[in-house]
Amino acid sequence: MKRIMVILAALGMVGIFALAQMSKPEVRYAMLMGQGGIKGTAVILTLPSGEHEVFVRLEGLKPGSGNYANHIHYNDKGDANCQAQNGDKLVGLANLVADANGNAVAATKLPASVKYPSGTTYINVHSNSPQPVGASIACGMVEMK
Ligand SMILES: [Cu+2]
Repeated sequence: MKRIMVILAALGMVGIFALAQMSKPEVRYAMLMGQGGIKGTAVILTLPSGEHEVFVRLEGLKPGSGNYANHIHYNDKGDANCQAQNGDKLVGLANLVADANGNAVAATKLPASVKYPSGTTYINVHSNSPQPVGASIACGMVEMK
């Protein structure tokens, strides 16, 4: 009887581990590099539900300098990259807002209806002047963990 209980307990553990395995998020990340000390990181979690959670952190901005648009960029060819700035399609992310120290953090939740783009992707942070969504001031290729 005791032996059966041990076996059942062991099977239960295997089941729990299998579930934990299945419910792991997919993890992507990017190291964002810019000029003049602007740098940061991005982490993109794709949850088992298909929803995405995107966290972007940036430092080196001008303190209190406002909102910065940022996106995941990709293209139809699947060869989007920072250097070429050829990702003409994008997934919008929450604005980064420079605090008094020039740091910014933003979290974005994307619904499961947004499929993560195929091919290479990068995260671009855009300058906010003179136009609200200007040239790239920091960029990082997204890699799969
Ligand atoms: Cu962009």
